[in-house]
Amino acid sequence: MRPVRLATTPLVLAGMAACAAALHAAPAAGADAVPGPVAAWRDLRFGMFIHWGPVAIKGTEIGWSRGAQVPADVYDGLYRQFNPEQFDADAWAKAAADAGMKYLVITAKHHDGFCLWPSKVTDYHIGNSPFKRDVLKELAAACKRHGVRFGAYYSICDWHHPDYPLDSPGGRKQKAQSDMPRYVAYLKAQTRELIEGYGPLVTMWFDGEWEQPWTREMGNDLYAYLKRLQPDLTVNNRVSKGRRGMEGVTKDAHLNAGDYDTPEQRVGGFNRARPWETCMTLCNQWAWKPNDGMKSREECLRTLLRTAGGDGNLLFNVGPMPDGRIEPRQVERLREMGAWLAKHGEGVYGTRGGPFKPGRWGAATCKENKVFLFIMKWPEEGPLRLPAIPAKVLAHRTTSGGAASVEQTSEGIAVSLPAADRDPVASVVELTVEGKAFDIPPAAVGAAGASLAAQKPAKASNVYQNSGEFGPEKAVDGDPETRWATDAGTTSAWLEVDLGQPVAIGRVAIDECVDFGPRVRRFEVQVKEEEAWKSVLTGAAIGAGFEKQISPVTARFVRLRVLDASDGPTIREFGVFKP
Ligand code: FHN
Repeated sequence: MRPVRLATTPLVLAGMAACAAALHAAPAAGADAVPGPVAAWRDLRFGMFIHWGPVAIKGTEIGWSRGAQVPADVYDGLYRQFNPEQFDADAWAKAAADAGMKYLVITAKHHDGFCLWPSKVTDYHIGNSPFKRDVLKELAAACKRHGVRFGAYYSICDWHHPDYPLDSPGGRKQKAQSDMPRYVAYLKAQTRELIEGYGPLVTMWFDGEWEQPWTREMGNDLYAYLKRLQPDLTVNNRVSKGRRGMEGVTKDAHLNAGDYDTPEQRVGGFNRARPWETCMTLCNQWAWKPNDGMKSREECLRTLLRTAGGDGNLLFNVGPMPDGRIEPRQVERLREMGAWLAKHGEGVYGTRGGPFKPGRWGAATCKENKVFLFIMKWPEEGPLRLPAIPAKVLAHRTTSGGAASVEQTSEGIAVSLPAADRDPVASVVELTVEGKAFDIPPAAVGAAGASLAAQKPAKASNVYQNSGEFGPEKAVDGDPETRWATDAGTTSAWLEVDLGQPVAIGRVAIDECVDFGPRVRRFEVQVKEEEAWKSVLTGAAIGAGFEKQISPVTARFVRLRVLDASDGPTIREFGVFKP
């Protein structure tokens, strides 16, 4: 454990004392507002999602390919030939455990209505396939043996069931006859079977709630019904009608039941006020697909770290093959994740997100008096600069190899690590701080960090479709998930910020959104002096996480001027900092 070198000049100590006073004036933020079972679910952090059913025979998407790529009658007959003889529940549970996954959620019934357990209220189930065996019972038992909590996914929409009003393809057809009240009774009977037959479940993961036949009243009633059956059950927000699309956050949480939000195929935004879980595929399709693309080891692990850094869980999906095996290459990828987590999982499990918000730079988690930094992108030159915090850093250690140096001043925390010692996934530096790390006010980092431009008035030469969602203020809001964007085809544009008064500037940080590929080819940063713009920095590409020292200059107005771009430039954060 290396002591942190503190710059202890009187000015610095006074600055930190002022910060500390501010913190102590703030109400204690540590109190947890979530019920015990939800907090326990949140501590698990990393789970396996499984999408599986007779559709694996076709290699098309579960539910959605019914009545689309696969005629509905053919799709509905697949179970008659479904015989996954190589299904080995222990192999699945072990794959999850070896990946560092602490819970598992399987599609007990997806939108196609097929049940992976011998339900008493339908004959459309695994017991009537050549396989006959109760997949859920075997898997629940195997999970117990491997120390993995067991949960069930259940689709509210059921395009196969005659009483559910909508039909394939994709719920776009209305059945000639239906009986929603009778279907709701069926759904409650089945979810009861799942809890009483395979529980206690760590969670009921609902889906398919978005269609018109399902109402908020039905959802809230189902939530209460299930909690009576298993009081320590957690239930996601898709049980009711509060989910806002794939963003997954709950609108009107006081009106819509659900214990956690469910962003899908994206890492949710930093949010410690409400539990959330990103669900994401390891490959591209939820169900198995031959030769599907698969995420790299780095992408898989960084997704988990950014999710945990945002205070979320990651439910990571595999789609087993028709023979019952999880593809060996997917098992190997998961094993690689587990190997990395075996060394660095202390900063993932049982931690909370922050205090430094996730971004291109990486992510941070905290537990007791520890802050875990997962550093993924280092500045081109100089140390990684984290914003000032009111807590004293007492010590640090690098758990991913090498020896980091950490210097705390009133300006912030500078972290350095020799390039040769950096971990390609994330370099892990554990800080020991004075007091509870969770009580440190969350702060953005890098261009989204303590920039002099943060939250200042901004204007731009062009805004994508004049949409407020992509206005210039999004580049100075401190949130790396928002961005200023310009119209397609724009090859030059400027973003101007009014810093409010003349201030000394010594560093520039720009985070270009490169989700669509880097676009900026030439740019300059200018400051206004006596009504004339003067360049203080010129460059070619920007990319994600650009940072550069400049000769100190004092100015009130500063602007990023894109001189050439391959398409509409879009900037996540534009920051200027003291010398
Ligand atoms: O339509 C489903 C989809 O098939 C998959 O199950 C995902 C997983 O969260 N949920 C729905 C799409 O939002």
